Amino acid sequence: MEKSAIIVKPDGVQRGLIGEIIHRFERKGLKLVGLKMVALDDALLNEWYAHHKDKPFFPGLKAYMQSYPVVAMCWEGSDVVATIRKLVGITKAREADPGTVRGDFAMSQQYNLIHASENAEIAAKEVKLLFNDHELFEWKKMDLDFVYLPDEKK
Ligand code: 3AN
Repeated sequence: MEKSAIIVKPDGVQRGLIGEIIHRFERKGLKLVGLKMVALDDALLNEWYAHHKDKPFFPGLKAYMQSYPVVAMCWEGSDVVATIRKLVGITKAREADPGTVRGDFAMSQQYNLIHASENAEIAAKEVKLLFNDHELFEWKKMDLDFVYLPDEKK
């Protein structure tokens, strides 16, 4: 099944929203296959935010992402990347739809609580950047037969 990389950013950690975010994803029917608290280093962030490296907000973004530990997660499911992007909401949090993580809990374009992989290709790269093989778990989640039809489990 597809995997997506998630980071609960320093503001999400500070605001006590780690559990809320995990709770939402679990209730949706997604499967958690990796979870750890981590300090993000320069090399990882330069690659992670390569698409923003020439933007004026890049130095501030990097400093913010390194200001406190973050929580990295890997979630699995059918079309999980697109599904999680919907659960997270748009970047400018104060305009994000109610019902999304950002829409319900954030107001800022930078302090928007959570990172979620943008597409399947980027997700594969981000999962590798965050997790070693032994930190990702293959396990049978017993309720998946009630989450998906057999031909939806892909
Ligand atoms: P998303 O996190 O919704 O995929 P991206 O990839 O465009 O959005 O941006 C990555 C991160 O960069 C955002 N989550 C946010 O923290 C920060 N960011 C994006 N745009 C801005 C901006 N205009 N000013 C400050 N920070 C920004």
